[in-house]
Amino acid sequence: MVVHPSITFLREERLPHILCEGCGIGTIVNALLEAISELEVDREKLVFVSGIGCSSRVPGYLKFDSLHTTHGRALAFATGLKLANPELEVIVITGDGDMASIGGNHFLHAARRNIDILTICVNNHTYGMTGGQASPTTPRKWKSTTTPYGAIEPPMDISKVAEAAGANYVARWSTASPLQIKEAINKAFQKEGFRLVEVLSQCPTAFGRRNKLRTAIDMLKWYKDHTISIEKAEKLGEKGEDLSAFVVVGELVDRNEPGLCRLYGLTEKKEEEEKKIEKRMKKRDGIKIDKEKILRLLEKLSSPRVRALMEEGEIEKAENLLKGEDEK
Ligand SMILES: Cc1ncc(C[n+]2csc(CCOP(=O)(O)OP(=O)(O)O)c2C)c(N)n1
Ligand code: SF4
Ligand SMILES: [Mg+2]
Repeated sequence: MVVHPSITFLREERLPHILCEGCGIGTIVNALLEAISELEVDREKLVFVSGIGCSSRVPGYLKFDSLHTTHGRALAFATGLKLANPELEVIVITGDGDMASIGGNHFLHAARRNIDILTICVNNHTYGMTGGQASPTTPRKWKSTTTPYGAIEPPMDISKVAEAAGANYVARWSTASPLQIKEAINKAFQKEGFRLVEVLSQCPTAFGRRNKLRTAIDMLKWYKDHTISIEKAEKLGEKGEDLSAFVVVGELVDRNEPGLCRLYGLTEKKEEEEKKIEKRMKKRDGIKIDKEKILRLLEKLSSPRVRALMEEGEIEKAENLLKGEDEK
């Protein structure tokens, strides 16, 4: 059986997990771990941070250092972590409720500051863990436990908010596009500043079944039929077509503004250190090796007399022989 290397990132002792059958979070974890195994990340330098929710349970199943914090505060904890130790790569895993509702303020300012954090937001349009209340991303007319006749309020477009606030990178995909999720995480990981990967993710248990989308397959089909690539949306938009029934997906923002750590001079410190190490390595590589001398030494080492002396523990005598001195 061929086992994907990403499987080694799972804490098997924590299994079975709490997620429902068909939950989109599994697809996202899979894409995330594949991205990490491709990136060959230094395990010692990567920390996951999450808040509270089904999505926020993910770091607990991963063999990495992690902080499982309070509801809505994942980005606040992550900000402290990154500024205290800029060497760390910080990945936040959060939900639409965790990040856009109770944590909305932290989200806004993390994106405005362009702080060097990669955030993966599992947007399942609901508070999954607490049984399916409406969240800031519940679409109009969709039912939840708190909107039994359909949501009235307009939903928040998480990605657009991140873009407007100043995030360096924003991508949105649904769980119907796992490869694209992986690629977005891979690219986002290598950039600085605030990076958001929003994933539309099915919650058949608390959300889908209230909206005639009982199974994961029903919800994935819905995503396929109701998402449109940014390239296509731009073309159709120019023709004045009504795209209000679609969610735009793809790479929505890709900027290279300086991240918060660079603004505070923290990145330079790291880069200086790296340059020093590089210089040291070059110096080491620059040492001239006298091949002839080494060959002569090897030849002497293989002499039966030297070997015998070494075996007898007469190291000094063996050394003298190697130096070319006669045996006394
Ligand atoms: C301060 C606080 N308020 C409310 C809760 C209850 N609570 C736990 S999870 C949650 C919503 C989670 O929604 P989301 O972040 O979208 O995660 P999901 O379960 O959908 O993945 C709420 C309201 C809490 N734990 N702490
Ligand atoms: S309640 Fe929804 S989000 Fe939570 S594990 Fe079940 S399907 Fe997933
Ligand atoms: Mg949610």
